[in-house]
Amino acid sequence: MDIKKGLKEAFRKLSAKVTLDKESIKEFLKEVQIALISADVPVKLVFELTKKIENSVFEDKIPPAISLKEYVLKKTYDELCQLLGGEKPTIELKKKKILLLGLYGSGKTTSAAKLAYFYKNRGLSVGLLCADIDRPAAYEQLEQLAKKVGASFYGIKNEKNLEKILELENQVKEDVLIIDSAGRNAFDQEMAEQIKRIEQKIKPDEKILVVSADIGQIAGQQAKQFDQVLKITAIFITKLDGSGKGGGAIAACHQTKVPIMFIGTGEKIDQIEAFDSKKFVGNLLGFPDFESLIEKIKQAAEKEELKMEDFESLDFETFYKQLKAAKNLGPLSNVLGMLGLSEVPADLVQLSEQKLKKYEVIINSMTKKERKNPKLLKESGRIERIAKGSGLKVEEVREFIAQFNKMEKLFSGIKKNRGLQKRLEKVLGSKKINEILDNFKPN
Ligand SMILES: Nc1nc2c(ncn2[C@@H]2O[C@H](COP(=O)(O)OP(=O)(O)OP(=O)(O)O)[C@@H](O)[C@H]2O)c(=O)[nH]1
Ligand SMILES: [Mg+2]
Repeated sequence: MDIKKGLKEAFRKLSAKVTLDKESIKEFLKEVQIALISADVPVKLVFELTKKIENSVFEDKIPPAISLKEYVLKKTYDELCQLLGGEKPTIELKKKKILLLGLYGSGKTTSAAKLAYFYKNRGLSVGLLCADIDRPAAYEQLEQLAKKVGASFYGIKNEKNLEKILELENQVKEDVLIIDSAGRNAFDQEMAEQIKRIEQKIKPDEKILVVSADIGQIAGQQAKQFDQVLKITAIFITKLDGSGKGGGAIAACHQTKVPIMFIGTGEKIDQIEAFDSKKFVGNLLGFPDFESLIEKIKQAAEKEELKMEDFESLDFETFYKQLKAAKNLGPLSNVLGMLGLSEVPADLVQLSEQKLKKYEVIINSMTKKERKNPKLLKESGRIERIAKGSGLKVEEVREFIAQFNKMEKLFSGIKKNRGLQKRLEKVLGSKKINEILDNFKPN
């Protein structure tokens, strides 16, 4: 399963839930686990992540201003950001020398051009230096890319003496110098020595390891090896566009504590991004940031046309309206679900079409006054009259009234619970709720 699809679906399912219980949270976390493991995130990290979420959801006090659902989603979002990169590293826009390192085909040369593009766009002049003495066409490749991106190019064609090439550094006048180095099949002694030689000669300000996302969690081991030899300063993860293992590569690299600074999202030179875990996670989940997720949940509720007026008073007419809406997983159940109200009676939310029709008939058999004032039904003879008028049994009318009373109890529950009111205010985006609930007169 693809990580994006898996996580998005898990978040979507949880957002749509009317009420949350332990089971549904566990089910959600299991889906998160599957999505992450399928993206090659190390299993140990996945279990640590879900354990942390579980502990805080089941054991911590949930702040009163937030619903359980919001809390679970927020906690998961935060932990995913922590797992997949953490804090966004700062990229300094100043004069500097950057050495790129990495194994064969990881994307060093392409990424050198992308970095040139990145810094040029931020007002710095850039030089590209070819220090790859092994790959026959390395010189031409970088030369062409330099031309394309509008950077100066430095190199000596067919020169095998690395020191001689590195002498070119003295001629560089640009603000940012990016040095492309030779790759290897695997990390070995020879490679370690070569990159050390470059490091000593150039003394780069930044040493960026280029790793490809398609190797998944192995990227972490590579980062560790390179870091042990010459303390890398940042990681550039390439090919995130085509790999289902990007999450694994990011999580494993983040473990090494070397910041992931850039990502490559395509073959073209403008397909570079400064890495931001929040943006990455938001993109996986299909919204730019957490606030917009909450906004989305709110909008979904609003779309179902929940109005503040619907809370103003509960009579048989508004009750029917709510039931109808609740049937389509509409406003009331949505809102109550968002508030983490687990006691929404399931039989209210899952009314059958048939029952709803029956209720409609009952309401139609009431007088206008009765519809607006449920208390009137306590007067003898009225229920019987309604039953007769609607062609239903007295018990059926009584059942309808019982449902109404359940809803009314829920409303007065809200009236008494200040924390809940606050949450409701937040969801509905109004301060008027107190006023409105005060107007609601229980039966
Ligand atoms: N889809 C995609 N392809 C990429 C990305 N970055 C690099 N590539 C491709 O990966 C291949 C290898 O890229 P190079 O830049 O030549 O890799 P290298 O590390 O310099 O390779 P050697 O010099 O042989 O070690 C090329 O076909 C690039 O177009 C990326 O972010 N996304
Ligand atoms: Mg190369």
